[in-house]
Amino acid sequence: MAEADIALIGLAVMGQNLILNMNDHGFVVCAYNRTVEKVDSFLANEAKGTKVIGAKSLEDMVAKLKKPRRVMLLVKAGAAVDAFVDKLMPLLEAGDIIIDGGNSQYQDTQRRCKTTLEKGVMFCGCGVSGGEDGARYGPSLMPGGNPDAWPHLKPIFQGIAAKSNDEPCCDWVGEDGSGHFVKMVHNGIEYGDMQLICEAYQLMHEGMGMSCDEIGDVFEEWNKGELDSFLIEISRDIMRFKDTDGKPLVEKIRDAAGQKGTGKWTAISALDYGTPVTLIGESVFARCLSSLKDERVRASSELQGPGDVKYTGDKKEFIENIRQALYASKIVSYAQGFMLLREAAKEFGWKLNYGGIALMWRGGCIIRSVFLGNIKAAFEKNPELQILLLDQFFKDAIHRCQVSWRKVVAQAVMMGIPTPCFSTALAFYDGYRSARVPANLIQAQRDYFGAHTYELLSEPGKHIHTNWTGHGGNVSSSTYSA
Ligand code: 2AM
Repeated sequence: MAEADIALIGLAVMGQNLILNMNDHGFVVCAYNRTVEKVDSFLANEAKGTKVIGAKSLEDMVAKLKKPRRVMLLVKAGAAVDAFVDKLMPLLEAGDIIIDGGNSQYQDTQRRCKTTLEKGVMFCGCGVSGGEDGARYGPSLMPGGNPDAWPHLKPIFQGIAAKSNDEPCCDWVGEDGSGHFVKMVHNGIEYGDMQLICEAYQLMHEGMGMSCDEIGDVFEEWNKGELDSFLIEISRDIMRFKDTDGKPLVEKIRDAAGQKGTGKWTAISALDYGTPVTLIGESVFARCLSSLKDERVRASSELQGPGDVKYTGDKKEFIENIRQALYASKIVSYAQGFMLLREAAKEFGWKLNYGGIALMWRGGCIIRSVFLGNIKAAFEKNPELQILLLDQFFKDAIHRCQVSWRKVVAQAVMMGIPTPCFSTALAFYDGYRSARVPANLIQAQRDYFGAHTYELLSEPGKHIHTNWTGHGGNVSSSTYSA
């Protein structure tokens, strides 16, 4: 009997929790998994006493679904998704919907949107964030793909999503692979936010000699104001967490960060589309540098720094400076992230709902924060906003913070404490607000050694080659660009 509202394939923790969340909101879910025994075990344990039903095969699962059939995949990204799509396609009919809720690369989603549409099946790539708890009690959901599928998904997805002031942290992102693209940028921004907090931690710990408990107290204060966010909150708890010997556990953790790749993909996309998403890039490289632990340990006894320079001024004042540096850097990071979204939208012809994206990130996900409410307001005021920095709210904020920000970066440099993300954010800010940058010299150099030509400020559009040395030819290079 066709009784299920939606099928969910993939019974790892995320999949199980999403099913239980859907069940809580009154939807009948049919569960399926490659290793079919997991279906029975799930029904007998975690899903005991719920309305969740199981399927013994994909055929069985499809037969149990109301039409149009909705099948959500929460399996490992890559080959597993293709394997299931291939098996599902002969069983589905035009108008049915496949949703991929895994961490797929957006290019794969673009491909799957096209191939499934040949048979009239609608494909959606949906970013899911918030970890296990989010999936269970309210994730941030970022669905994109075939827009005709959205009315059939909206009640379920907005029903189970996190809420921010009663508004669901889920809305239609846009066409094609845009849901997974937005999820990728979310993860990149998450890398940046984490690195910014790490830089603040190192400045207080090493630069000011503060204990983890003291830093925990600072994070607690910060979390009451404009930096109020999940990541500051958990960092406060981490600072205060003691190992069995009473010492802070965080101090004992090996300082080599792992990564699964979504931050790297964001940085790669930034390079692909020529968008200066420098802060996320630096945060990925900071993890790469951290993982060179053995090399760093060797170098630490060989390479000299500025000596034992510590901050000796007013402690309270410098902590406030760091807070402002973090806030200003964060504004730059989100401005860059939204620049990348805009560039991708241009590239692929997506019509993205930027305010909606900020709302999707406002709650439920790892980067959730009060700050995203301000971003939503900025795009609601002006959906065509060129860059977040030019919104009045953020412009005022950065103007207010910039003196502190400069002091922190300068002090960090003097102390020999690396602050790649604070620093790159400031460099971006100073570059972006420059009507003139030194790229005129780059153009001259390129023309000098490669006859690549340049334009004059007074005659844009006209390409000129100069014979810089008095020898060599006057022929310009128009046949290649490198
Ligand atoms: P399994 O329980 O049969 O291993 C997370 O790993 C989820 O992805 C699990 O539900 C897992 O199924 C599924 N999965 C991983 N690799 C897969 C593959 N190659 N084909 C199908 N499902 C896969």
